[in-house]
Amino acid sequence: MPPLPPGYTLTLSFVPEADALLAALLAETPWERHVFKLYGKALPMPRQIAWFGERPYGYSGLVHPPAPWPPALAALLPKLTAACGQPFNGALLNRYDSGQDSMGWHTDDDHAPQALGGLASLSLGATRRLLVRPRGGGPSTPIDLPHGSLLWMSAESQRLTQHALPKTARAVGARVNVTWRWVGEG
Ligand SMILES: O=C(O)CCC(=O)C(=O)O
Repeated sequence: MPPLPPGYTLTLSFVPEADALLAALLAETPWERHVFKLYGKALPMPRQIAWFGERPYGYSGLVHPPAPWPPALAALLPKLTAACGQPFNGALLNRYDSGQDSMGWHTDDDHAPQALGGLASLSLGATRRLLVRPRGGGPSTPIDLPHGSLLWMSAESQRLTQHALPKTARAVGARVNVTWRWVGEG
């Protein structure tokens, strides 16, 4: 793997109890698959999502209401805050059931101008490859995200770069990603 882009830090095995956390999130999260309309055609989002946190969160044209933390995520907050040096009051969950589930190029302040600070991205399940490129295009840097790893993305990295999780033809199992954020008052 090439060196990580500036502002990105990967910690392997951040969560030792990753198997149990993945099983709990898959089974107990109220997953939603949104459907968008483009030129009259219904386009299902190629992944499922859920939002937990103290404040509402605007994402992909929808506002997700505040929702109480599941105990397994609440238990991680002190460790995350200590590791990243900032508090978090919300988390967006993305569920990719197969290699055909994906996320297109974006920066996190595209979706959510009310989000402040950096993002802590916890990966559970199948290893998938994140691509990072300069905002507006350019060569991309791959970052493989294994089960239990934490990728820190600084606030500055979101101003300078975009990221995407492309589809893969490999036979991969389910993956859940949790991006922890600090959401201001809007
Ligand atoms: O699933 C991933 O690793 C990417 C998640 C992501 O880009 C996001 O939540 O903004």
